[in-house]
Amino acid sequence: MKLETKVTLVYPYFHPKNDNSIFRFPPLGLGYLASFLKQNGVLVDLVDCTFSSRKDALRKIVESKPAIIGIQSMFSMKQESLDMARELRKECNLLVAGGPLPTTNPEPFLEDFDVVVNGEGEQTMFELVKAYETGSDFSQVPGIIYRNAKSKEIERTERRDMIKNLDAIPFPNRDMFDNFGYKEYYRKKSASTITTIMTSRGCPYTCDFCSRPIFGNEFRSRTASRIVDEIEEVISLGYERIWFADDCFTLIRQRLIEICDEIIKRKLKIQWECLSRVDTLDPELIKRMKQAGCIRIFFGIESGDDSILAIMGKNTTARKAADAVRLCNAQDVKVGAFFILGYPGENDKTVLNTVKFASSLQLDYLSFTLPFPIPGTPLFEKLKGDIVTDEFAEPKQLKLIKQKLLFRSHLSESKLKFAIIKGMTQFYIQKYLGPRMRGIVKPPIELLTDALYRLMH
Ligand code: B12
Ligand code: SF4
Repeated sequence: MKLETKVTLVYPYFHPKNDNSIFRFPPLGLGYLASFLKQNGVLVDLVDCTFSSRKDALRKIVESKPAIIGIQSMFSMKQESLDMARELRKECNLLVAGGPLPTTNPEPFLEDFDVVVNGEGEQTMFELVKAYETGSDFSQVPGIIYRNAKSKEIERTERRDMIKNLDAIPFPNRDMFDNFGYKEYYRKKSASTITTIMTSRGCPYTCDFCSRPIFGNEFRSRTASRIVDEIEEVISLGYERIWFADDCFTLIRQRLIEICDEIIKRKLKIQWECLSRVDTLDPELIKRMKQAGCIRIFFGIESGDDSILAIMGKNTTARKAADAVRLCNAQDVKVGAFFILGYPGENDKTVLNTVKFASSLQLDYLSFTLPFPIPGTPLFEKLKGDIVTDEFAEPKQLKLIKQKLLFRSHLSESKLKFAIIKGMTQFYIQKYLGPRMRGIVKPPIELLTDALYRLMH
């Protein structure tokens, strides 16, 4: 069935001029929506603003002459997506918001958008387009929140079930991404051109700070052969490395082995990296991952202090984290780690413990961020009364000044930023100096900055 309605999907993220992120990825979610809509006969355009100017992006959107504009949003893109909607109001008949933030917190979006799509968007967006085209009532489309045109009341339709068979949805439409832009970006920053693939949806863990409004707690996977078919497609587009964007790529051992074996069987020349948990790996598994092209594993270690890990509901320990890093070091697989500093419940001792612990590990990449109370998370509920702003700027590794403490805390923002600079300095010493020089340089710097940190207010 062919539909007449033209849909333009927009990713309103403009990368900063001084961008030095090693994570600059296309909007996979919109790629999925585009391919699903196309498969069902809908005319679609996708405008990824990452490498555009605002003016050019708006021009492209207007020139695509859409009847419906769908805009993605998340925690860090709230203002940009609302501003875009205001500017595009007269350029289309229906404005739709989707993505993690509108799903958790739809109300602010319904001032400027007509409809918010709640959760997984493929089937819902298609049914919405059909309802629009046939003039049917939106109340028949599960999974949306919208303002009733007559009563002006906000209405919520019944929840939509998650997609059971992920193999049934087409691969994201990668021809619609700015592949040239992403490859150029990585050619300047890295040894390889990198893009993302998602092989599963959902995560069964319940970390206190983590927002999982879209894919929830139930883990669903695609089959190994479909995943590796998509890897082949990515290789044919000229990418040399894959960043698996799954919440936890290593969650199910047998699944991971099947994926690795399929890559090995097809003799694919591809490097890859993934997100993992420290309690999911063993030497045999890491060996197999490496044979299949894995070059780096990222862990959300979060803290070096077990009492804070318990508050975070991380269900791991610092000891397990150190063991997992050592296992990877032993097989020559690089390790990246993310830490949070200044979590509610922290004191000087736990912050310094984390910094010391993080910079004692043999890491290839390390980041420290301040806690973000994202709506819908237990952390947000805990801090609700103390949140001072939801204005969030994406942190840029070394441009630490960009990070903001979004809530009132007994640990001041400047103190925590000092801890981050201290931690990054110790990390670079650990990473780049040999054991002898490190032994000479690191202890005095650590002692001095520990003392300075304690003196700060
Ligand atoms: C890869 C990734 C990144 C990448 C790049 C993101 C990108 N270009 O897409 C990097 C590493 C840069 C990144 C950074 C950040 N990220 Co991030 N990221 C992810 C991750 C792991 C995968 C994203 C992805 O590809 N998903 C796959 C697609 C298929 O899912 P999707 O995008 O959600 O799309 C579906 C639906 O949302 C919906 N949909 C999406 N858009 C639209 C639009 C319309 C119109 C409709 C109808 C539907 C719809 O339909 C899609 C298909 O079902 C997610 C976790 C996750 N499980 O998704 C976190 C996640 C999105 N990130 C998150 C956060 C907090 C951040 C940071 C703020 C973290 C930080 N410390 O700085 C930054 C902000 C960066 C920015 N761009 O502003 C949160 C967002 C929470 C929230 N409620 O907003 C998530 C959910 C992680 C988490 N569990 O907390 N991230
Ligand atoms: S932080 Fe990682 S392990 Fe914890 S709930 Fe979120 S995705 Fe799952």
